[in-house]
Amino acid sequence: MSGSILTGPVDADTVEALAARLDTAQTSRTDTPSLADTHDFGVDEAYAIQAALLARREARGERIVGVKLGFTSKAKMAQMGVSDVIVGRLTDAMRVTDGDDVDLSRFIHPKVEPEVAYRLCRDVDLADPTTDIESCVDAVAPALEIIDSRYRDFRFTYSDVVADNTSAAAFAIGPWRPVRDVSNRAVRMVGSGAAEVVGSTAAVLGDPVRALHALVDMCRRRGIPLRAGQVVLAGAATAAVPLTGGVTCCDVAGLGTVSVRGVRDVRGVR
Ligand code: OOG
Ligand code: MG
Repeated sequence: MSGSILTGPVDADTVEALAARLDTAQTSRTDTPSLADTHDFGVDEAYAIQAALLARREARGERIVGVKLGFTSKAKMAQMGVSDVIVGRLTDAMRVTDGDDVDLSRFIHPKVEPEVAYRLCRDVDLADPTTDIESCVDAVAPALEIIDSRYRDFRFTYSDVVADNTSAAAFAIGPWRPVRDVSNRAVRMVGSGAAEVVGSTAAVLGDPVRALHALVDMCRRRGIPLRAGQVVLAGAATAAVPLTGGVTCCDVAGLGTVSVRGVRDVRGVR
């Protein structure tokens, strides 16, 4: 990418070029400066870049298996200096089985955060203004999200992070349970390093179920389909911490636990 400052609208070629830049940053594990340093683009263009980025991943054979919300908690908004929710896409390549190893060399500078996940049991009719998203959900589970901004030092604008598929990198989901009220549950994440993070699901918009309602709104506006079988990450309950080697475990009171084990390389140096 050239570093020229564009002041006009970001055209279709530029959308593709910026998506390619973020894609290469991810596949080569090399960070990139904020797109906003050199390009003047808004949230609509940012979602177009995100869509182009996902199209590249799908062209390589990845499948969309869910969606994620970001910045649904004050802790995350404050940590990253932004003030509105964002939505990104999850693919099968990002899925880590509960308890499995995750190769840290896949990432640039991964962080981990405790979340709650919901499972969609039917397609959500976004054209119907009376759609009841809660009736489209049949299960809930504790989750860990691994985020890995493609931007240098995790420094980005709101539009940048939307374009970068909301820093999505990997996720693990614990045992599904029939959907229930998960408001105000204690959340505890114990990291492989010194980190222990405690919080409450109430940090997620007061109750993670509100994230589902926010999601419907966002998906309607952004033309992002919600399909049966997909998972929804409701957003972090606490600020994120660096993901290191060893086991990181998240416990959501009354829901259960989920863990991943960071390993240094695929040959299993632990
Ligand atoms: C963006 C992702 C935010 C959440 O749960 O709030 C997010 C970032 O912090 O890099 O996933
Ligand atoms: Mg998250």
